[in-house]
Amino acid sequence: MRVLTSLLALQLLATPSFAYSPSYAPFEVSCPKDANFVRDASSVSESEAEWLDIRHNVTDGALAVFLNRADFQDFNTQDFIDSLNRSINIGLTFSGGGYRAMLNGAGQIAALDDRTEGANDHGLGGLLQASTYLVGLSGGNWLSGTLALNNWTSIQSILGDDTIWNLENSIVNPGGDNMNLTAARWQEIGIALNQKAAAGFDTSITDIWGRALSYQFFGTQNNGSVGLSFSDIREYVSFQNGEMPFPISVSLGRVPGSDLISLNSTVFEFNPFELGSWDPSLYAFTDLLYVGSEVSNGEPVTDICIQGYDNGGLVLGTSSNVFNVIPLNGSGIPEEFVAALLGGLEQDDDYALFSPNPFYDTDFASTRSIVQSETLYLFDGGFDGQNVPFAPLLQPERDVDVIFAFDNSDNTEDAFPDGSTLGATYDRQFYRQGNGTSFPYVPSSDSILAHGLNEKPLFLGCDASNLTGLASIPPLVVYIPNIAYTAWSNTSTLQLSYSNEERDALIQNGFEAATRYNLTIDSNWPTCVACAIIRREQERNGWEQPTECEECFQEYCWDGIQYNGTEEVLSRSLNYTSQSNLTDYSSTKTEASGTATATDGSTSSTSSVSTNGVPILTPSLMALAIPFVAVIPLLSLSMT
Ligand SMILES: *[C@@H]1O[C@H](CO)[C@@H](O)[C@H](O)[C@H]1NC(C)=O
Ligand SMILES: *[C@@H]1O[C@H](CO)[C@@H](O)[C@H](O)[C@H]1NC(C)=O
Ligand SMILES: *[C@@H]1O[C@H](CO)[C@@H](O)[C@H](O)[C@H]1NC(C)=O
Ligand SMILES: *[C@@H]1O[C@H](CO)[C@@H](O)[C@H](O)[C@H]1NC(C)=O
Ligand SMILES: *[C@@H]1O[C@H](CO)[C@@H](O)[C@H](O)[C@H]1NC(C)=O
Ligand SMILES: *[C@@H]1O[C@H](CO)[C@@H](O)[C@H](O)[C@H]1NC(C)=O
Ligand SMILES: *[C@@H]1O[C@H](CO)[C@@H](O)[C@H](O)[C@H]1NC(C)=O
Ligand SMILES: *[C@@H]1O[C@H](CO)[C@@H](O)[C@H](O)[C@H]1NC(C)=O
Ligand SMILES: *[C@@H]1O[C@H](CO)[C@@H](O)[C@H](O)[C@H]1NC(C)=O
Ligand SMILES: *[C@@H]1O[C@H](CO)[C@@H](O)[C@H](O)[C@H]1NC(C)=O
Ligand SMILES: *[C@@H]1O[C@H](CO)[C@@H](O)[C@H](O)[C@H]1NC(C)=O
Ligand SMILES: CC(=O)N[C@H]1CO[C@H](CO)[C@@H](O)[C@@H]1O
Repeated sequence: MRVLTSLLALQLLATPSFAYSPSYAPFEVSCPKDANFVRDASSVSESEAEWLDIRHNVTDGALAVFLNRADFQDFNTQDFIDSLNRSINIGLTFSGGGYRAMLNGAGQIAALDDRTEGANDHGLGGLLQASTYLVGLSGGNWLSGTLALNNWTSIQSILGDDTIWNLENSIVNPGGDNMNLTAARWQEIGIALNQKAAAGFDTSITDIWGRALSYQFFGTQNNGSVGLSFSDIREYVSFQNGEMPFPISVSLGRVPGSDLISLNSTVFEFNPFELGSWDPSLYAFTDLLYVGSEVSNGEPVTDICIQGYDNGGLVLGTSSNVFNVIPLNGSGIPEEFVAALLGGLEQDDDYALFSPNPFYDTDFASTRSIVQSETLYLFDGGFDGQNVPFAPLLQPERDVDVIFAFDNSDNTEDAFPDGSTLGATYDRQFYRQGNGTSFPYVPSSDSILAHGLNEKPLFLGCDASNLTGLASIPPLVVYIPNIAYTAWSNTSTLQLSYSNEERDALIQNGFEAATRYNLTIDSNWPTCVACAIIRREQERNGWEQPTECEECFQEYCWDGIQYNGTEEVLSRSLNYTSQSNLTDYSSTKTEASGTATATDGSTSSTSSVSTNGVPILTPSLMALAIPFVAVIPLLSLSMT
């Protein structure tokens, strides 16, 4: 029998003017009249469409400012903007890769943000303000989720704030030397889980993980913003005024008891209005606010509905629950709390449970497995090999012109990206799950490594005329990989603690990776970015390409040449020394492996000094006093 808590006490936060749940437990509300929460995926939601009108009003203005920086000689950007009968849609997407992806991504997004010092002068300031969509997965989703759920804060503000992204102590041992604080934290988390369970809802390890993350991302006040929901974003004035791009969090459907995750897995998205999938295996969206209500074919089965199930930490945890495989036993968490936390949970309950399934018995799917299950099982978004989440931006209904894809994956031996995520998304368009989406031709990861294509940004799908063999003309893709300039930004996915210095160094390096080293390698970079943004619209209207853009395309577009089987493919990602003044990574790595020790769950990174006196950081090998031996084989399957 389901026992539900009632919404007796509504607590008002100091600043927000909306009701904020005081508890982790989902709560009862009356169902809206004649409610049906589910719709098919043949369009964007009405709410999204209405919101886009507001956002476009902002992006149109911001885009004009950004394009004016390009200062084209024979192309009038104002005429261009004025003659458009639609708004240009720019999508940003950030890969998984734990804190490495979050921090590199933070620097990359800061480089696009006109609120960042220096971004307008030696970066791409204003591009973020001109963007319509912001997609993240796993670590990239921690980034986008932290910004959105903190009322569209900026990286600059986070760095000046002691309470968000304080990673000096690892998530499992938040008190560091203060074991009392660690114990109190886990006790609080235990209370939260018990509240949800007492209200009659199943919990999984992802609930624990999401709660723990919340203290790092939303601050420690209100028990780590225990009642903050993803759908609360709707209530933020910053969202309502269209000041932020549309935040989307990606995860995967998973069949329980199965390790089978492939390109045919269902890609889910959470956005402020909805949860659902464009894939034919579901082809439906549901109102996120009412997830947790008992429904059949979208209709509530009683008059009582549920809200507060879509907890912000749970959504971010769902996208990143690969970390669930970290064993809690022996992790430094006091024994009694491990027992209390796990309760009846099995350690291999490592997916996120959404139960009851909001899609139970819906009609739109081409296959039945998801809609027949009473529970919806979701898993880390990167496990299908698409570690940069493109899917929400490839839907023709969203009509995206250009995608800026930030890849902080750890594919190579030394944990840099090799672009294999591009190949995965390219392949998926030809499966049934692709369902009319398209993605430009891509170089293989061997080509990327052999031809050094991950040493600078890469444009894909530069000529629409070359893409007519695909289902439709895809957006132009600007691929921006993690590149080391002033910090060894290839830290381990398993590194769970960062000193503030190391954190800030990764963020600075991310800024540099997105800006061609603060425009010192190519002062023309903002112009080239402008060329990529206007490309599809310019092609559609048959306008001449600005002459400046021809040069840019020569420099950044993929030439279409694949690896021919005879050239050298480096297992290391980059020829660092040709790019930066960091000393060779392999030498620092050897040095580091002898000295890094993990004792207390705090950081174990070692630092050394490069030849030019700039301190450089070497990745800590194991930041945790956790027996990882059993974990590593599983993690190495994915790049998340
Ligand atoms: C969020 O930020 C906006 C400014 O962008 C501010 O007006 C508002 O009060 C803040 N809080 C909420 C809950 O929207
Ligand atoms: C918040 O934490 C305190 C202990 O630190 C606990 O007494 C309280 O019940 C918690 N509240 C919620 C809503 O989790
Ligand atoms: C568009 O923005 C302008 C100010 O930049 C504002 O005056 C106007 O009301 C906005 N229109 C809509 C539909 O939001
Ligand atoms: C928008 O402009 C294009 C060409 O500039 C034209 O083909 C299209 O019909 C226009 N659409 C609308 C809705 O006016
Ligand atoms: C690049 O610009 C960022 C942001 O202004 C700044 O923090 C960083 O120090 C710059 N890097 C170098 C090498 O000057
Ligand atoms: C931790 O709690 C114990 C028992 O309540 C107390 O004696 C001790 O002083 C506390 N330690 C710290 C560092 O607060
Ligand atoms: C996905 O499904 C298609 C059938 O639509 C099948 O041909 C293909 O092998 C599957 N791919 C994977 C990676 O399982
Ligand atoms: C685009 O098409 C032209 C002509 O068909 C061809 O020469 C060129 O190599 C193609 N470019 C790419 C990047 O595939
Ligand atoms: C492969 O490419 C390399 C570099 O472009 C070239 O030197 C080599 O001759 C090519 N080999 C074949 C078999 O085409
Ligand atoms: C790295 O780059 C330097 C300078 O551009 C070049 O001399 C060297 O051969 C490159 N090394 C490798 C392994 O590609
Ligand atoms: C590396 O250092 C040299 C000499 O100090 C400097 O001229 C060059 O610009 C630096 N390269 C980069 C990518 O910072
Ligand atoms: C373009 C395309 O193929 N769309 C299909 C996507 O999947 C749904 C559900 O199976 C179909 O109804 C669409 O026709």
